[in-house]
Amino acid sequence: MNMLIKVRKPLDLTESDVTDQAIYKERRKFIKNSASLAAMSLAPSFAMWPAIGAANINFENISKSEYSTNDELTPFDAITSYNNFYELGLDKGDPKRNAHHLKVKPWSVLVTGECEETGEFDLEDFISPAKLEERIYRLRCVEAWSMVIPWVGIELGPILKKFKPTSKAKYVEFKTILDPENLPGQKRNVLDWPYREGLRIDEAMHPLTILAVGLYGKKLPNQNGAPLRLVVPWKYGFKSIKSIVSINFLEEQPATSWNLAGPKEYGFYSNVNPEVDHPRWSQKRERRIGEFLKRETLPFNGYADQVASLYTGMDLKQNF
Ligand SMILES: Nc1nc2c(c(=O)[nH]1)N[C@H]1C(S)=C(S)[C@@H](COP(=O)(O)O)O[C@H]1N2
Ligand SMILES: [Mo]
Repeated sequence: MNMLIKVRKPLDLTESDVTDQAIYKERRKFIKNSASLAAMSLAPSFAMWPAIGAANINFENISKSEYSTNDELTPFDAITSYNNFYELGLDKGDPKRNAHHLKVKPWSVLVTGECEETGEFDLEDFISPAKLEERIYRLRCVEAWSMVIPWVGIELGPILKKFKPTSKAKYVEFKTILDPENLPGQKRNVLDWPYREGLRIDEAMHPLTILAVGLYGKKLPNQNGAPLRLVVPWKYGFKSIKSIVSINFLEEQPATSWNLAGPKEYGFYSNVNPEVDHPRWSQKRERRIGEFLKRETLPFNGYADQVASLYTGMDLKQNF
């Protein structure tokens, strides 16, 4: 599946083969402009979670998964040094450089909203007794680059069920840690902090949706969203929210950070879709990190067989 033979023909290079750098600069320029008016407002100077015990997750006996792709893995160094994690800075190299500013111990997850078992859970309790799996997934950023990442994680669905969502739980909202004292990016209002994301409950329950706690067989590096991040492989990368501290079951569709920043550019669904261009660039092709020429972007990032049925009857140009 999706095995493309690499053909390197540098002489055939077109302008669009080499413009993806320009794209992420554009994305940043946009947020700078739209955020500048709000830039004077004060961010709260406290962290919103109390300290609970330290997490210790067992990384031995990680099982393989049928859901993994055979695509060639992106090297560890690229996955951990070319990042989007605006809390740790806007440039691709900033999250690694600033990784130590993210304090991951202790860590807990607050579960609220339309479920019977609300509460605050230490990370280890939150994911136990689940067994870790390796999931090799493609990650396709809205900026038109992609990677293949061997995540270590667990399916989100069985975890959510432990909290006994009520019949009113139609959506799940996730929030990233809010810690402007320590996180350099949160000292500036480039996004409305904390970073937040959401899924429809059936998307959250889909077996492809995981919570990752590691990659390449080891604990998640901070720059990749330690200690716990979402991975939704058929959606643009920004849906895969990092460093999660809260999960909220909701009846109504939650507001999401990128949708708030640019509602015409970043939809709630944000399924990877080569037929729906970003208003300022094409989504038809992508640059796989490490490769020179662009490759075709696949509907639902190549996971259409598994997930297209979630959207039966929906107009995906309208619900982008
Ligand atoms: N909290 C938070 N989560 C985030 C982001 C962010 O800036 N902050 N960036 C998103 C974007 S745009 C992408 S492409 C992926 C990148 O994940 P990676 O750095 O592990 O490849 O994380 C997503 N999750
Ligand atoms: Mo992204």
